[in-house]
Amino acid sequence: FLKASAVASLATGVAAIAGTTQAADKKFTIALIPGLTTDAFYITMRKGAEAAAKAIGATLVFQGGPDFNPVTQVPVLDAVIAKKPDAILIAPTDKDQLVQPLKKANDAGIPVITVDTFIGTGVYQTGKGDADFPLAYIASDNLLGGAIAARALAKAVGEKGKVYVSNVKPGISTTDQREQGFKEEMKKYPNITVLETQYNDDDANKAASQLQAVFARNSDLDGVFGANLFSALGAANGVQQAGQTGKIRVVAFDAPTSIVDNINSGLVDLAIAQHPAEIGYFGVMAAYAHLTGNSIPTAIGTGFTVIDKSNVTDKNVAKFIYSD
Ligand code: T6T
Repeated sequence: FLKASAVASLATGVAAIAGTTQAADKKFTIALIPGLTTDAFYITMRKGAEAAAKAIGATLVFQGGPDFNPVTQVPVLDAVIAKKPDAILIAPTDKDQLVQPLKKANDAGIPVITVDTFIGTGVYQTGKGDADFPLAYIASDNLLGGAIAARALAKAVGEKGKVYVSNVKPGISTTDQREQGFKEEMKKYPNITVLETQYNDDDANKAASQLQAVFARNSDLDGVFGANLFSALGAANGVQQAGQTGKIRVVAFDAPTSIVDNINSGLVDLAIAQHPAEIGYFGVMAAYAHLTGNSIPTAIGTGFTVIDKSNVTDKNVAKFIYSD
């Protein structure tokens, strides 16, 4: 005969097992809030997230704002919190402005994981500061990405001359780090002058006009680093409109479908493709691991594929071109 205490602990054990099974069987709802909905980068991230959700039988809710801006993202976040999903994956559109709005999710018991961009310093679960509460940060190494861009542009311009960074706006973790990594690396090229950064507010048309304005002030402009999809696309268009294809060299971050033609025509020297599908996939899997009682890493780094004329037709490279 078992003692009463042994029976009780057995019962607890059985209940725990039943509980685990129940958790594993539960159909979770995971929300993915992108920086904006109409960006090939986030459309591709969504695909990866959908693939993971399918694998674990979860429902993925994809909801975001029309532009890369906290003013439009925060109301979307509030609406998502009100629906009480099991977890929120989000690309915060500002390092500081999303801290308090995301704290509301955390306070409501909804686990938060940031994808692509981070809040605060991006170092989470430290027990320090007011922005360490997200469970994980899943993204490219953007400092490294900026350094890769600098080396590529330096090579393209023959390690001398004038270049500048076409960027979105200060306060976005990804594009800030790309610019930082770019400028640090450019210090190794004393004959290259990095002109003042031009901020385009994620508007490719503005980036194109800025290219022409910088060129009008600097007829000896040699190159430009487009620090994200719209910055690069716009800067490249500006180069083309100025009739400077191949003369003003372009290094692009991100790889929308149009990049293939731009590389083939020589308008863009090189594109640094991120792996957004990987970010989405591992974001959902990290949320699932947490929701089923497993611990998860506080940071997951995803890779890059550097695309240029020499490899753009290679299938293993072309698969990293973003979805439309
Ligand atoms: O470059 C990506 C993303 O990593 C960044 O945070 C914002 O811009 C993109 O979405 C491209 O438009």
